[in-house]
Amino acid sequence: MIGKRVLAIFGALSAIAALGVASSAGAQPVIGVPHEWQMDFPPSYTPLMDKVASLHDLLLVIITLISVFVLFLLVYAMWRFHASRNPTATVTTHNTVLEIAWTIIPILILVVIAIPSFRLLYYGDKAADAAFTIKVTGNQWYWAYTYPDQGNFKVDSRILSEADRVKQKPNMPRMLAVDEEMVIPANTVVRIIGTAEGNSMHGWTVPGFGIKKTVIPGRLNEGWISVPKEGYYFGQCSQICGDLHSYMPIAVRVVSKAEFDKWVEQKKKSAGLLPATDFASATPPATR
Ligand SMILES: [Cu+2]
Repeated sequence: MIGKRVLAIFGALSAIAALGVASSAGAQPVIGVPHEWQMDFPPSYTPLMDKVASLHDLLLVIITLISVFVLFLLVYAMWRFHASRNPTATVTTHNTVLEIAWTIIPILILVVIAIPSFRLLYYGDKAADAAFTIKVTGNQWYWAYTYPDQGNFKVDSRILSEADRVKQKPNMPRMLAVDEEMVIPANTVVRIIGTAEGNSMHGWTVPGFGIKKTVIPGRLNEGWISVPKEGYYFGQCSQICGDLHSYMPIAVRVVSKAEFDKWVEQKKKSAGLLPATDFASATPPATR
């Protein structure tokens, strides 16, 4: 808990530091990035990650109690039954009560662990009331984000070379900056469905969101995110997928609803989904 609090302070400090330099690449601060000397989980930015962290805290208490108990038994047995203190060893081999106890108690502990685990699995599994869907495609080796509910335009997200990053987005972290981020509105439940192209699996993972979706060619995997705070958040492909595995970072830009709508209009226009003028076009807009 103390570690977490320190981390939270670190996170807040780095967010404040980032605020000062964020203006050059966009209005949003860089929030969800790894930082030096990081231990424990990253700070949580979604309700899902809050639950992941609290399950972790519960498990930490349980395993600590078990470890302390086992250590106590070991030390006690070494001391109490040492040859000098206990020269004639007992010939007892069975104790029914004890055997029932050490079968039942671990089962109860596992049940106590299983209930919140399954609850969390199902909580993160499906978006209950998603405002819209983004399809994430893991390509070899870059991410693509398709917005089927906004006209089905697609955004390719590729890592920036170090020279380009310095030129275009100097305040973005090295090796994590991309040309086009996934853009989502704040405080909105977004359904993520993931798949992969080509012949390798990838992992769409943003640690601060508590999401890690393995994306597989020919399959759709579902998850969801809802991020309250505007800003830039980063993750990395977490499936060893091949040559350029380490060069397919995940960048998510969380913006206000109005800014999101503006971004969508702009993307639709450049994808040819909107008429170039304000006059209604005679031909219906293409959907793909
Ligand atoms: Cu990958």
